[in-house]
Amino acid sequence: MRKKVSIIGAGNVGASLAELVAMQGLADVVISDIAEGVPQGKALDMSQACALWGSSSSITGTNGFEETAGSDVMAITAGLARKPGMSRDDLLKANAAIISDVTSKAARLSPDAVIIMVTNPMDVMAQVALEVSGFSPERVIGMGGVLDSSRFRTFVAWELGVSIKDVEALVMGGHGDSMVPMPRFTTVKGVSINELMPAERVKALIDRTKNGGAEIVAHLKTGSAYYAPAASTCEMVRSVLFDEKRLLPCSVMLKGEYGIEGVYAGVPVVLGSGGAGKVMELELSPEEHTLLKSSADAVKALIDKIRND
Ligand code: NAI
Ligand code: 2OP
Repeated sequence: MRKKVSIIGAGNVGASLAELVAMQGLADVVISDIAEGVPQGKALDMSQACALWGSSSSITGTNGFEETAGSDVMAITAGLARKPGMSRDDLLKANAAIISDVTSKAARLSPDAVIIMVTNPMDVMAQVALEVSGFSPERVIGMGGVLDSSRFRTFVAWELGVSIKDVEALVMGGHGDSMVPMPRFTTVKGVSINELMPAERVKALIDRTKNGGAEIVAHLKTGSAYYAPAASTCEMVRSVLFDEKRLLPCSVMLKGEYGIEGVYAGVPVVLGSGGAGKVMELELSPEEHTLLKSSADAVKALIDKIRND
């Protein structure tokens, strides 16, 4: 049977993700958005591109949810994007209401799907989706760490003048200002970047990674990044659809791993058809652990803000 990926939110990230999934023929795609005509127009355009891509994917655009029924994966990108001067956290309340609404409608129709949350503040929205969907935590995962790690990889490759193919990077924690790039686990052909560049350059690359989203917003002025976010989400979609069991940094509900409990935060996790599998528990230094813990605390503070208002 053909796989089905539904994308809720047909804006920049959602439409780019639809394009990547369809172009590679990974699955049939449904894009749903509140904006009348937008998902329909984009779906029709992409359907015509399938002839040129050599793809057999079908692409459907809708303003509703019925067409999403029976999805294997639902990527949620609906909501408001950051504007210049706006933090991800400013989006909190507006997006929580949107995510609550769209997730409850979509989850009812695809009870066996894996949800990949993209909308910001992502870790918080994943927790909202978990609560309204009634899904098991393994099947509600957030995308942030793959993107942040790809940004870190890019800056390391540029700094050292090596191919990005030879750079691995790890960014843990929440996808926000408190994210935790991990230089000890960021390597070129297995050698930590701490061995390959002076400490002040490592720090500069960490800072640039943490500021990676805002740097793009400052250029674009009217929206935020979407090419790398869509590619990052697609990597997760692929791992779920084909049970690849990739070890990817994803936001998951922690149940005591790293001494953190009851909150979403980014950790390396095995991603397969059932969603998030085993969390890899790295041996962190006390300093790394403190940073991770305070990043999870920052996510928890936002959850509390939603609950208490
Ligand atoms: P965008 O503004 O291009 O698209 C958002 C889409 O959501 C729009 O088409 C809008 O009509 C739709 N929408 C709004 N309310 C809706 C509703 N109730 N039902 C269905 N659709 C609705 O924004 P973009 O650039 O695609 O970003 C989407 C979200 O993803 C933002 O919250 C952004 O901050 C977040 N993001 C997260 C990243 C991550 O690493 N987790 C990376 C990049 C973006
Ligand atoms: C990013 O990191 C806006 O979260 C988005 O680009």
